[in-house]
Amino acid sequence: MYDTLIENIGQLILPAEGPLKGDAMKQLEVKENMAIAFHEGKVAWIGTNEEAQKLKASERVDAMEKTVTPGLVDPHTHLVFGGSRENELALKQAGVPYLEILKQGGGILSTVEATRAESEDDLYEKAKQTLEQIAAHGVTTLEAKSGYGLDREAELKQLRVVKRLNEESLLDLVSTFLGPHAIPPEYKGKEEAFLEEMIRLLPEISAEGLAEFTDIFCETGVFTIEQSRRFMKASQELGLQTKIHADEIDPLGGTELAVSMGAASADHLVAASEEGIDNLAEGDTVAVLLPGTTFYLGKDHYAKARKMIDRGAAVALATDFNPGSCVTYNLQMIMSLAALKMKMTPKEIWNSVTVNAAHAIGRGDVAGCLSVGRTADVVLWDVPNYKYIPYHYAANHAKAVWKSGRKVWERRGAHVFSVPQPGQGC
Ligand code: IZC
Ligand code: ZN
Repeated sequence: MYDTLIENIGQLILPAEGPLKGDAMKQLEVKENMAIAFHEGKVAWIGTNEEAQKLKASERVDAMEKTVTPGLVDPHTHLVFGGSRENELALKQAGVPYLEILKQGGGILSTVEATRAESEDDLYEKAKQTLEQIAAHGVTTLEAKSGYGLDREAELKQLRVVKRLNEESLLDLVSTFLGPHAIPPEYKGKEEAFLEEMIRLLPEISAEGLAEFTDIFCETGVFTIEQSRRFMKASQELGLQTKIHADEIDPLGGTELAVSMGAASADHLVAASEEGIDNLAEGDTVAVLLPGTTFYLGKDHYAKARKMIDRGAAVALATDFNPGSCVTYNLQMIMSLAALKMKMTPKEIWNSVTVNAAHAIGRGDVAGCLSVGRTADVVLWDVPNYKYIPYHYAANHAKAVWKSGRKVWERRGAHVFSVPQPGQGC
């Protein structure tokens, strides 16, 4: 007797075990007329719809010939923050560059001010609501960064919020310490001292299990390659794995640094050099691309996903959800941008938001794939096939989402053509 049986599946999408590099990203198993069963939070059976008819389950779900995939994995978010930055829209329209807004004390620094001012409980409540929206869009595992505290108290406050969200929600959150995200006003002109301050926090963060990864914003006017190397080395010495915001705006060489340090991921990579792309193909670092950010910053040049895959790199996609440079948690929208702006194929895109995304955050063995014995993180999409989601952009196509076999979200009907009856929600 299974707990849940999803039957009558039009297409069941089964990414291979990864990380998938280069040509391996071009393959994706798509099975038709299938069914899948869960038991005690795990995938317990996968077979044809015909075979499924003799199985017994407490709950049967008719997929109505639609598409079922693993739960999506979002490997780069700035989930926890205070305030919002809609006032910067006018500056953007006036053509003020992102780094110039930051230099003038806005951008990240305005979110830092708001985050420092909010209580831990308020930050938790706000992030909790966002998390529910994220799950509603088909994501069952995600990474969440600090980086809007920039002092001991406020950074730890953010990390504690991520820890609590992970413990109290059904989703899996992977925590990243991004202390070196910007230079706070009180350290202006004293960048080295600030970086040392952030390095001094590492033993406490590691000992208390407040983060698994660290990250640094390696960019003109923020942190240099040399500083990034030092921070990554200090992190690794304490058993923390590393990530880096690399070559987003200027080609500083963060991609090469990431591979040489064995970073789990190098993120953004819009301005990555040819050598950096070759290094990715040779190394173990996953390239996490964030086309939503390029779109939101109004730029024309996207990361060279085609070249990266064709040369042999492992590519993942993420939202970069944050209050400044990418204000969306809809990973399906990012899938469309990957197709339209980076010429990724639908198969490559699905591998990038499942198996490879999981590997970018150290969850390759528990998330991103579906096979018997694996965690039952599953999405039923209201679409006829896997190509449909990148094609029909900016909508939420999720119909039902299961995390560890438990339904965490389900689309209810609208009442546009009929008035709801008492007790009938929408
Ligand atoms: O708040 O602007 N790029 N960090 C580096 C960000 C964007 C987040 C933000
Ligand atoms: Zn980011």
